[in-house]
Amino acid sequence: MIKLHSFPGRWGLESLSPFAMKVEVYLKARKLPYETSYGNPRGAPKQKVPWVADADGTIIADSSAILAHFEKKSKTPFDEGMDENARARAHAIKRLIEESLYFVALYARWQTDAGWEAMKPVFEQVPAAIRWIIMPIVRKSMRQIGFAQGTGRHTPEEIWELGVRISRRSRRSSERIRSSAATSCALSTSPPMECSRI
Ligand SMILES: N[C@@H](CCC(=O)N[C@@H](CS)C(=O)NCC(=O)O)C(=O)O
Repeated sequence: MIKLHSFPGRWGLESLSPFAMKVEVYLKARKLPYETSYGNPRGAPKQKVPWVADADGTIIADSSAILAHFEKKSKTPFDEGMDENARARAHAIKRLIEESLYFVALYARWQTDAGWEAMKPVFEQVPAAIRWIIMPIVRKSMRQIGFAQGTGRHTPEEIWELGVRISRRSRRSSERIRSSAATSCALSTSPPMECSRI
């Protein structure tokens, strides 16, 4: 069985990691049986989650590489029914979300007081004796990641504006891709499997 190395979920989400959540939602949508394992990403092949061990033992790290691995094994592409134009736009939106919006969320979770209050209960799984040492270390390292990437250097107002702008644009573009896919599904005499998901 596929083993997905991830972070546990919260607030009804599959995982606290959006990248791990992406992989888990994909495995569910593909109906591929899997089990999850939670651990310190320091021991991961790329020191980040997600990573998977496929049923044959193949190890793949990075959410996009994982999806590409399973897509290669599948007979029907997940984005079947989308033309090249829609695929290119979907790829650009994915990159915008993963390379930019992610860091707005990182800031919101780890740098704001409200975000930090929401994150604190996540540490309840850490043994009490070391919890109070671990918590500020993790928070500091998340701040450093945001600062190194650049988003963490902006003012809170600039970061919110960036987040709102990306969210609105990506939602509008996704709706356009979805409606053009829906049109080609409606016109198709033999709609691909993808059409059932639209
Ligand atoms: N490009 C990677 C990004 C993975 C990533 O940033 N994972 C975060 C969790 S959302 C992580 O493991 N962070 C731990 C760390 O940086 O120490 C992917 O798509 O899988």
